[in-house]
Amino acid sequence: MTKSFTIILILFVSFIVHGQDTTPTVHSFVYNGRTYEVIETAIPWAEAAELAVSRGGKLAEINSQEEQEAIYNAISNMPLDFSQVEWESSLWLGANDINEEGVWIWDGDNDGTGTQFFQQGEIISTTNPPAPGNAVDGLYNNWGASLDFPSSIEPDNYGDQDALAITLIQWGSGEPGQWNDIWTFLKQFPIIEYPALKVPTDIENNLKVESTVTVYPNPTEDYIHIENHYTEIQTLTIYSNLGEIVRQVQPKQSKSIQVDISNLITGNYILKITTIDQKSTIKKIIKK
Ligand SMILES: [Ca+2]
Ligand SMILES: [Ca+2]
Ligand SMILES: [Ca+2]
Repeated sequence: MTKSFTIILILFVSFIVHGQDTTPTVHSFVYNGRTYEVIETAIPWAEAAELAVSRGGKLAEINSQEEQEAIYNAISNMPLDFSQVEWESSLWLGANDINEEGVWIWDGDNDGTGTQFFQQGEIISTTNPPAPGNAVDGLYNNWGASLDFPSSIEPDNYGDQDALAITLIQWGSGEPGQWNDIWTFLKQFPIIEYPALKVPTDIENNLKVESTVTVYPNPTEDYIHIENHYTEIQTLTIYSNLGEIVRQVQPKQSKSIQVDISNLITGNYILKITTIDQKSTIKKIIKK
């Protein structure tokens, strides 16, 4: 057996998706050179797949023990608030047996087609768990199988369950991190995977503006000059180290501003420059 060494890099980034009143938190991490996200919005399985596709990805499809462990480690360390989800501490993955009962396919984009990875066992009666199922073509699976009740295993199609979730706590039929088939209409958080590294839109926008903004002198005692070479500045906000707004300026659409900060106490401040096209740049400034 050949052993392949995979470099696993996991890092967390959390940011807010800008919207109207609903601003779900997006938690992202990287495994094996690709970005994954958990979006803290509780929605049914099909909506979760639609959201994933609209963001350029699909609901996560787990194809190996390494990927399983990376995802489980990442999501179990996220500060997720599960109070709004309907099936406790469970998140959507990209598989279902909607087309044909017991035929489990990876279909994270919900286009109705995908590779079958598991054949569910025969269901003898609605009050008994099904017979053990089988992996198809040796493909990876991690269905719930409780140590306390080894005869009770997932997928059990309990009351017609057709969508795949990963559960972070122990339940009647499984251990934390194992998989469960649950009802498609339940509202859970999606886990999205992308085909490559994904720069969050907000950061991407910031990077585009970043190179065009000049702030000087820095450190400064009295005045700070901000110049944006291409786009006019709409709002300039100065935050203290504690995140409090200490100054806000709305120039009449100028590319160049001078702000008097002589009355601010000595220390580090954060400068946020928002241009008229709603892109923001963050700069650290030092008041002498
Ligand atoms: Ca598909
Ligand atoms: Ca089912
Ligand atoms: Ca189940």
